[in-house]
Amino acid sequence: MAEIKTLYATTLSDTSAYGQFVALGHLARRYDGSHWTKTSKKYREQDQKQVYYFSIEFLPGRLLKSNLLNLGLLDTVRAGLKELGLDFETISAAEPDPGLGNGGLGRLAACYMDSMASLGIAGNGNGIRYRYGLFKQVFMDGYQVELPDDWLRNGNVWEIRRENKSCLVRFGGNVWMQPQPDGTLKAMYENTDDVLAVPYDTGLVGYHNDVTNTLRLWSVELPPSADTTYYSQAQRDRIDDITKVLYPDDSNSEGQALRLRQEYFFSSAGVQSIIRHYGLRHQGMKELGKKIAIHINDTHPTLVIPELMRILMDEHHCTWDVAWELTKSVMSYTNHTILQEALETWPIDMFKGLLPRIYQIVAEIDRRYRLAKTPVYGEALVNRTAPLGDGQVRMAYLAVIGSHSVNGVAPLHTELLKDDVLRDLYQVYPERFNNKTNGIATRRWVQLANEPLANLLDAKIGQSWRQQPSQLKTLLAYQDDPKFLAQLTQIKTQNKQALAAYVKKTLDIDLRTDAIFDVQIKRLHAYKRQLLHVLEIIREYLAIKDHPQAQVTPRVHIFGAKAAPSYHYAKSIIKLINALADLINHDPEVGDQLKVAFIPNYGVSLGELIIPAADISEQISTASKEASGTSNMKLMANGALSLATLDGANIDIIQAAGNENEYAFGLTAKAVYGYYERGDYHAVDFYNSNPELKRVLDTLIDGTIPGITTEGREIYDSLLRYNDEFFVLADYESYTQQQQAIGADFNDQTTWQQKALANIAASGVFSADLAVARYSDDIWQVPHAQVN
Ligand code: CR6
Repeated sequence: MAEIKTLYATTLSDTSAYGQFVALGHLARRYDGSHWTKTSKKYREQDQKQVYYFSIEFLPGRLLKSNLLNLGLLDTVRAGLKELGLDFETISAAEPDPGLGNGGLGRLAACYMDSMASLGIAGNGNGIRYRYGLFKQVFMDGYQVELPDDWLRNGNVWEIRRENKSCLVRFGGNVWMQPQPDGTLKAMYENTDDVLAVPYDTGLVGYHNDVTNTLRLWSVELPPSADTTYYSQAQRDRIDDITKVLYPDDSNSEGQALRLRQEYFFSSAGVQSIIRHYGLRHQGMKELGKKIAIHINDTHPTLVIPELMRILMDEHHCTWDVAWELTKSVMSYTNHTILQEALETWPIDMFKGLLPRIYQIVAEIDRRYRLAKTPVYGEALVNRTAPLGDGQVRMAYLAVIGSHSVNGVAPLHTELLKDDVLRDLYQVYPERFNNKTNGIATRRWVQLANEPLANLLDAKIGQSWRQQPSQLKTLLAYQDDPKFLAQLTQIKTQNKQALAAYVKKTLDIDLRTDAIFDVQIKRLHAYKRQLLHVLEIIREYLAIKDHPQAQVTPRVHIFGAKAAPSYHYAKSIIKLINALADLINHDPEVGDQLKVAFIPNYGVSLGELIIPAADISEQISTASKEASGTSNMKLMANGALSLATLDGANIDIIQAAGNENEYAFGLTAKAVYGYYERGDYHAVDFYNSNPELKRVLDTLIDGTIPGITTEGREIYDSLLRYNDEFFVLADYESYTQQQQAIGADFNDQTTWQQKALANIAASGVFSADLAVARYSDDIWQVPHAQVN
């Protein structure tokens, strides 16, 4: 700490919290810089197999605290700052939280990068350095308004621009194959639009192991030819646009040319840099499959497949067959959704115009696939599964055909891929399909986000859970220890106080910390059914109005959710929640029995504040729709009980912690598919047969909730006129029954905390370290530190 004092003391005390953060960031980098160089050197010298995790989104969260923790410096820095009269938390909160992702997919990528570094895997992230991250959400009159997220305004302490590693990415133009004197063909191009891809590298620090891996994010610039050629402003803007902003939707593929350009941009730049790096140490491409694994995180980076084919054939003169075998051995793909509207396809005309050489290669993959598979599987199946069909390039099919492994992210999801979404391809390549249930960075989500809990765990079971998550199981020894259980309540209360203070400051709502904190934090989407939660709040409200004197367990309903800017229905739900919150929070008759807080701008940092304060984890998607979920795991690890449908990883959470420690309800995936098959779902029957439900739904259109005339009608109609696509009404009764059970059970804090303990103890199963170890063993074939 003497070092900070001598280096920064004077400036530290006069600068803003942001300036202090930058100073500390530099300090951390100085410690970690030598690890970073040593790590790269070690990987080179040992010629270790490298994993490249390609993802169009990364949500790393703030890095100062986690880097200091991983470097083993957190306590020292905190104490040193305290001596200087400075508060570490304030400084840490000044760090911008990079919003380079929409939701679970991007955060999963970041958790996996953390685990790869911590397990000593030579793991590299590859993505896009968006100039603007996911929009900042504010509410105006209860409506979502999107503001730009100018996260790089003040620079970024963690990144290093590596101009010398830049490469050109080619779009458009004409291409033809010209025979060469030696009999080979050479790709010739004319009139292409070239852009320069410049990498910015961020060190990802492993936990207490001196390893620092690299997250490489690409930014677009004008090509060198711009020094001598005229580029109009419109041309410059068109280039700049490629890495300007993240597409703010994770459930819908819009099929926009700009998105396709983004996808090829980072796929091509990434593969070029991999091959260049590989080429420095190897003669020829033979060893590629032994030295490199490329992971395709959802379909967005699928063009790494034809791009690697292009480089192997056009630049390294491999034959098709050799290139194809190498490509398949390198590539693996994770699917993250069964929603049809999220499965990417590109109109062939657009694709061909933008990526003519890549199109030729995809067309050849398609031709060979058809040729080889038609005799075996018949024309119909092959037409359904080929990379090209219905005038589209079908990215998920291309990803399966060009990889050696395809995985879902929870057992149910993987089964649905095999039985439904990718059923035909499963016939062709059964051996490629496997499951890898998602995992979370326990160190970030418990150790950093919930220090009081982490300290209690340390005191009781020692510190080994931080690296060996299965150790959390040993906590079960305290199940009947009343003192320990009381400590859990106390910690929860402390975390609720921190959240309540934030809610008071930002929303001016007073929350009772002895209330049930009932939390739903995730993107706003009809399938996630925030609406079902809203119906429960209306029910609770009406019950209080009916019997103002009755004893109720006080409740706080907490939401965090961004809606895609173009998703009209989701935005109407936001307005509904805010209008309902306004009504309830200001009704004197309700008082502090019931509160609703929709906390704006949910993201990683807010998650770190909200999750440790939760009693109830709302995981209420229509069964079969949520591939896995990951907030369910984070909330579990922080001692929240799941109120959950049998969907995604909820099923595994319930199994791990025990049904008696969660609140499961609702239709199963099988029942949902049953309705689809029979076509006999009639939402209106539920309305007609359940007077309470009818009364609740009528409040949407009868003026009970002021200010939602159009939204109320729209939502009411979605349920009754358009037959409730996501089975909200079918699940209403079982859901509200569980909510009533929760209200009763919460009053017995000893039993409640026993259940919380069971959740914490079982949460080790969902550690990202374990998930990454499974990817390493089964898919990437790379060594890693032992973890269990
Ligand atoms: N939206 C799934 O919907 C899953 C994450 C990470 C999602 C979610 O259930 O936990 O991926 N899918 O696997 C996509 O982004 C396509 C998500 O975050």
